[in-house]
Amino acid sequence: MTFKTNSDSADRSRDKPSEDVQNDDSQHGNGDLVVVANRLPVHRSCPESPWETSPGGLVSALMPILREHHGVWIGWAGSLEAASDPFSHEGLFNVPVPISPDEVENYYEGFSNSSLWPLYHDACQPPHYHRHWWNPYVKVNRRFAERTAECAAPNARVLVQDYHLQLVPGMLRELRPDLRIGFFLHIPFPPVELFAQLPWRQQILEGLLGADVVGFQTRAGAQNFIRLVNRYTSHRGVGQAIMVGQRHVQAREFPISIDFDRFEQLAQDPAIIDRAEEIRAEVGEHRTILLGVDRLDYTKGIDLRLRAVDELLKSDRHTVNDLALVQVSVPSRESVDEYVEVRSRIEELVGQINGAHGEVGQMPVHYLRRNLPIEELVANYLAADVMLVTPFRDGMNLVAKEYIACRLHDTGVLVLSEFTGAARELDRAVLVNPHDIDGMASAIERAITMTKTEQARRIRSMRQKIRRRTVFDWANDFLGAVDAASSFSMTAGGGTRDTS
Ligand code: GDG
Repeated sequence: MTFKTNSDSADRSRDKPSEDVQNDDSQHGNGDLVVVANRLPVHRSCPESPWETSPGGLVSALMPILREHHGVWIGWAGSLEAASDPFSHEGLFNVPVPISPDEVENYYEGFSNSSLWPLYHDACQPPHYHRHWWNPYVKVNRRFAERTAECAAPNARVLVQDYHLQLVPGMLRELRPDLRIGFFLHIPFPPVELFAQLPWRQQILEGLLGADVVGFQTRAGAQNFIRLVNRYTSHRGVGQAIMVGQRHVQAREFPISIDFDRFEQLAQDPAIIDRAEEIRAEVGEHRTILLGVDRLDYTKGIDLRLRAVDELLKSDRHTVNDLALVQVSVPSRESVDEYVEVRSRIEELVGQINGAHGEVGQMPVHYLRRNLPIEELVANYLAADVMLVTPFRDGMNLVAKEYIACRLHDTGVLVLSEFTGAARELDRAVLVNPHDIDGMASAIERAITMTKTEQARRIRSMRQKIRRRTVFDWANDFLGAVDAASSFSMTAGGGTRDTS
């Protein structure tokens, strides 16, 4: 048995009366707390289908807070013919921002995903810069800012998410100086030498400085930002604070995490435990199962990970009889050229490795290019002896944390790239340089041969850390910092807000 996909539940809920109703609060801008993100937290397969809440830690962390504060989520509905009127779904007001096909090509695929994404990930693919991408980026950011300015209540708190919307804080502050604005970057913020390449570096920095708090996954990201502000703007940053006119902007790290309890509960679900046993039996009880789970993205290092496994199979220590890699690759950004290329590179490698080392009925690499239902994903986490998380660069990496949260019996080993944000917290993982194929092969070997006592010591320590700081703590810390920073600015004389 495998777990069913989300479309099954969409079919079932089509029979129910629609929950989507126009809501006056969202239309008249009574939002006391507003989240602004490229995507809304809901999706539907076609305009006739009902909306469904999208899975993911960010959505589940922000939803309860948004509901409590009668909040509003502003974002793109994700398809060209999608809704444009505000609607309510499961107690949350959604305000769609329309994006045209040309803008999807230039703002989203172009500037966001072919300039910023590779540049911010250490330029592990050469970033492309085009003026005809920049103008749509400005235009779409302005549309998000204007929509937010219309919807936000007086003195509301606005949380802007990620690299697609870095100009929104600055634009929004001009439109609505009363707002308290936080910006959080989910991906790394690059060092000075790399960011300096960007022809629009100053505009991006000024855009971010419109926020009261600029949040990063790591301290290094925040430090890079402050160095860049000092180098390329007239503002001065000391420690975590930057003076922008009369305002104090705080730039610091807020490492994101997961809904620990949810993964712990899923890992205790008898149906999921049965499925994990089934996976183990299908792969072969006597074989060590290595697991990779990533969006199919060139930053995730899937190709060199495969080559490291190939090296192990070429050695006289391992054969297809004792080792298997399950690689789950979730399709992503398939209209961007570099993503098409990395997919063919990976699929060619899978073919080569299976061709060279496989036997009839027994393949070393089990390659699944699809999005698994969460239950199936967790069953894979439970079945895997060794989790391979080897990105060239990653803001945090939630897969690493989810694997650890699911290992209730303190068994298993995490092999983790030192270039992930997660490596700061998960320092008891076997840390690797993802560019070093031999080093990765040795690390996997070390993971395979690690004693149960050593595994337990490491997993226990990492589970404790993740349990202590979940995604709910992240959301509270970030919101708390926005409140604190904005009141600090007001007492310092920069207040333009109506505090009555
Ligand atoms: C960005 C940053 C940062 C994956 N496969 C399936 C599936 N997933 C879920 C995982 C996890 C999420 O997708 C992936 O999150 P990551 O953090 O690993 O990576 P990105 O997508 O690149 O996320 C990253 C993150 O934002 C948060 O700030 O950590 O650095 O790049 O939650 O579970 N979920 C299901 N089926 C799959 O097949 N259901």
